Amino acid sequence: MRAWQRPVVPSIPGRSDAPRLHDTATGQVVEARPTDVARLYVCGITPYDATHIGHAATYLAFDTLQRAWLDAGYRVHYAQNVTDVDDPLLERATATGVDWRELAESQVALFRTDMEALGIIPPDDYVAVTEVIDEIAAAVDQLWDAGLAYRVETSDALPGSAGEQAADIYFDIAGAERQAPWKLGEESNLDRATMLALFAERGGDPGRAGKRDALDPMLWRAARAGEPAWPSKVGAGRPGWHIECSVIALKELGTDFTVQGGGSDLIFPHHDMSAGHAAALSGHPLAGVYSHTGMVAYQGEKMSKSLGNLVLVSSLRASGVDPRAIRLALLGHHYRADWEWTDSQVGDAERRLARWTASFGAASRASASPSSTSSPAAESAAAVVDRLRAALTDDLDTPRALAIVDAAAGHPLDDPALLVRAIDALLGVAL
Ligand code: 5CA
Ligand code: ZN
Repeated sequence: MRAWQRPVVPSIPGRSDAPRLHDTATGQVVEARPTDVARLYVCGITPYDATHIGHAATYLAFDTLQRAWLDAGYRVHYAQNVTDVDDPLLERATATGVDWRELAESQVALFRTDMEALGIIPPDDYVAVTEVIDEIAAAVDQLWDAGLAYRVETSDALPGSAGEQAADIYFDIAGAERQAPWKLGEESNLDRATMLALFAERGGDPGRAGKRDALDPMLWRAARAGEPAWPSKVGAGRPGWHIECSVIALKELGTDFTVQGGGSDLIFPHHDMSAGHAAALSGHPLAGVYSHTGMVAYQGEKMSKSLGNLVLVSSLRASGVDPRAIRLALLGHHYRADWEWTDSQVGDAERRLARWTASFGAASRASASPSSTSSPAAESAAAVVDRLRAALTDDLDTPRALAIVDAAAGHPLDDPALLVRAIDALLGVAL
């Protein structure tokens, strides 16, 4: 599906090192060094109540990673899904009396507009689940043939059938652990009690009768009356959550890609299970690094669609906030930190933007004229750029990057135009 307009990312002289990034699986900060092209998958939105500040913070973190890769001379291949058929979306559509397809379409349109306004680099492959139903069904069938999937009967008859009993299809974790290069928990590193609690909280069904292991996730949900369903060899139904990301990632990026990303709410079960499905399908690990952003809270709780404590990017924009200020407000927090949005952060970011514009934007335009000479006491802009690069390649330390630019704003620079280009290229803020 169509993504959104790509921002112009200027190139700047010199080159940074490959970025170092925290890996959830090993708990270490590791070099995210691509073998050839940097291949990145980031879990996309479930399109309702988009785009809140938490979503924006997550996509901005992976935008920053891409800018660091581009500055290090790598090409980037970026894929992202849209969960346009799933329980919470269908529930919202039913509750509001809107067709689920219309709800998804309108929310994806809003998300695109917000991403574009924020200058977020779009994915090369932007793939909705409904576009790859056949591939997902084929993957479930492949797992079935490999003996890694099983049926759990439901109490309902299959809609449209002559009383045939519907059965959901589950992934056999223990079987996959025996066959595939994968172990449950190797990405999340959680103990079983924590897994069980998070599984129940995040769409899983640990108590369902008939499952081989309480943690086995659903691969394919049998058709139910009033729910969308597609025909498949394993019976009419629709994809489970984790398999969608495994299939889209494998299709677009192949195995062993550089970074799998998303918010920390996806560490378990989503990323453990997606990695398990993918390893069972391909015989290879899904990704080299598993990178997770912290959760943005508002009014004391995680900003979330289900709680409704949302600050929407579109509302901020409608109230006249410059999207560059939204970007700076988000970049003021380290991507791995959990933090709380407060309304005053916009004002602080607007003042920072004004200070930077007055210090470098104006100076860079003046220095473009050949008559201007820099003062002998001027600081080297190239040295400031070096410091910026060092901050960003050190696990995307954007608060440090902002402090470096703040400090430079106090002095004359020998080449303000260079810093202006670097701020645009690395931080995505055009002054
Ligand atoms: N469609 C699935 C992923 S396959 C999903 O989680 N969708 S979502 O709309 O709920 O979230 C989209 C992205 O934003 C995910 O990466 C999620 O981890 C992240 N996210 C959601 N809420 C927050 C928050 N409060 N703070 C930071 N990131 C968040
Ligand atoms: Zn996902």
